[in-house]
Amino acid sequence: MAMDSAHGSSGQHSKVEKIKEASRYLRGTIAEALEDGTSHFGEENVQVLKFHGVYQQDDRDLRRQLTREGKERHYMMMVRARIPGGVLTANQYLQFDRISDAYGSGSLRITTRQTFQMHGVLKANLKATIRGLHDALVTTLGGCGDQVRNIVGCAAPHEGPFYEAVRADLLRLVDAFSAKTNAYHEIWLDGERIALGDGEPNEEPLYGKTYLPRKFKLCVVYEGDNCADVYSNDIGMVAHRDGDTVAGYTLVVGGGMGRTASDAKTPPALAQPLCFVAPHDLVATCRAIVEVQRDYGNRENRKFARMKYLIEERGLEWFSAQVAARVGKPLTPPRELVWHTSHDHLGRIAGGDGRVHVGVYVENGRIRDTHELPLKSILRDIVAEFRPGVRLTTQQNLILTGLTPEEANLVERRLRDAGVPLAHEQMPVRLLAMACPAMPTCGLAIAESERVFPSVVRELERVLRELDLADEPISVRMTGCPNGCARPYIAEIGFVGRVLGKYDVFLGANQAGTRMNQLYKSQVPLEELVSTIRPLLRAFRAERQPGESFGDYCARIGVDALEAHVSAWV
Ligand code: SRM
Ligand code: SF4
Repeated sequence: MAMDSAHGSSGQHSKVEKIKEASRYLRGTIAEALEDGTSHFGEENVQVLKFHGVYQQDDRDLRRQLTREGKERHYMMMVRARIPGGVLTANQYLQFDRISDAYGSGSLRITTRQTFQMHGVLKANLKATIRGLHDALVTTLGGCGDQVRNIVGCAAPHEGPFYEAVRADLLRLVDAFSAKTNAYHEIWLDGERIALGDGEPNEEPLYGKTYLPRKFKLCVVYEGDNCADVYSNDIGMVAHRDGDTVAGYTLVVGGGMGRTASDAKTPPALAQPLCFVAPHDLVATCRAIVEVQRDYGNRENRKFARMKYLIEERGLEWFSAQVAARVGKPLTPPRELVWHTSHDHLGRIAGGDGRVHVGVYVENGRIRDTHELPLKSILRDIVAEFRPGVRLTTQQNLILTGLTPEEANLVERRLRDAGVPLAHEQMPVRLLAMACPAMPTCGLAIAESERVFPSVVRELERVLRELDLADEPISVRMTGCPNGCARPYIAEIGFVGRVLGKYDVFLGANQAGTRMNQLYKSQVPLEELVSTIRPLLRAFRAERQPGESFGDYCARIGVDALEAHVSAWV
């Protein structure tokens, strides 16, 4: 349904809407294109492929040279799996390891939504890649596209009936929101083709032919622990405990980090509390929310198609009434949310039955072998020998689960011997740091991120040590454009690429992830990022109140007033 909107509506459905509608439930002509011997897909299939977890990219490092030589771009695909809650078996982990070597660029990338991406897959190897993952019972359907994406949550391997019940609820959500089309099986797994004509079967009872207006993100956390940034999602669910059982969930709605630097009407937003639901009403209420967005979300201008714009435009009251009407009863007010931690679950974690889990810090989520650090090989050997469960976290790290204390000792020794420092040996600022991939794979990057971020973090560590602030858990995140893939607007320090080599600096978010930061300085050159922060850190050290975090300090002084305030500390 089209809506008249202050958000640039034209009355015409967007091009992508038309592509989805014509795609016959995500078939497009992908199967034919896989056989056509070319290196890349055409525009319509590119859009449909996203629903299958596949992004067409090209190596941006080579682009200019290839153009100069009159050659076509070096096309390659990024394949993103869907791993609910980030939970993998040892076998599944090892399959990712093998497939990324066989068909990808060799590296595995843990994303900020606790799944794996593989970059550099050639079109000719796409089918083998997806089939290989399927052999290990991993799907890529729903990795991307205008549907409910990978449902994420706290990765901590807590045990007991409460946690098991929350996990079961998460899996029920996955079931309810997974696309039902047979296209995935037909295209990648050579399933039987269903003849589609005028009387096409409705294969998507929830989504319909045009799916959702835009990507849609769900996240489940436990009350008190916001490690997964629940407020950055379209629907965030906070599980409340009642002894060993789940009392219910507080639902927050309308979060999203995407921003267009040139358009003030596209700010990032934190999700707002909507209601409290009993566990048995969780799926139905989430479904009602998804339906409201499906029916009223903007399908004309993709820039304003996320649910946050619908809520902004119509108001939370209107939105609640729509949801209540669909669930058939009034919504119960949300519970008050209190957060005690938002840090990732790294280092040793005690489990049941004398077992232990080991959370391993992975710089920017990138698992690969380099001359200095053969991380991929070490993790492969560890997983193959000890067969732990593997959990990917929303802060781009991983947890090896279910080890005996002796195995955990060996695992830690292996990691250390290979040059992988253990979590407690790293400075907190590094453990909290995140950067998005950006160059050379991301087609939307306007500045570097993951490739330059390690040196920024090391410089920051030097300054923190020098200022006697080495133990400060300051969160710092970088992205190569304003889209916000590493959630930089809820970091105490956010560096957001604006032009090649220059970044907007954002300050003043809190550690609980409930307050966004604000723009402090625009277009700061990469080499000056840390020197821009240094005087602020000096002032913070001198003026902080007991227990005050860096983000809270910046907010207390006022981000607008900070520059004048700290001029004496340069
Ligand atoms: Fe993202 C687009 C990478 C999490 C907001 N994101 C992209 C693309 C696919 C670029 C593209 O459209 O061509 C990037 C691929 C880069 C590459 O080469 O791998 C990309 N996003 C990532 C990942 C890999 C970043 C990371 O460091 O891990 C994350 C993959 C998550 C996953 O497993 O599904 C990733 N992206 C996020 C998040 C964080 C989150 O969800 O918690 C956000 C902000 C939250 C949100 O959705 O609002 C995010 N990505 C975007 C946007 C802006 C959306 C918007 O509402 O405006 C885009 C651009 C778009 O959709 O048009 C985008
Ligand atoms: Fe690409 Fe921008 Fe996302 Fe970084 S934030 S991965 S540059 S879209």
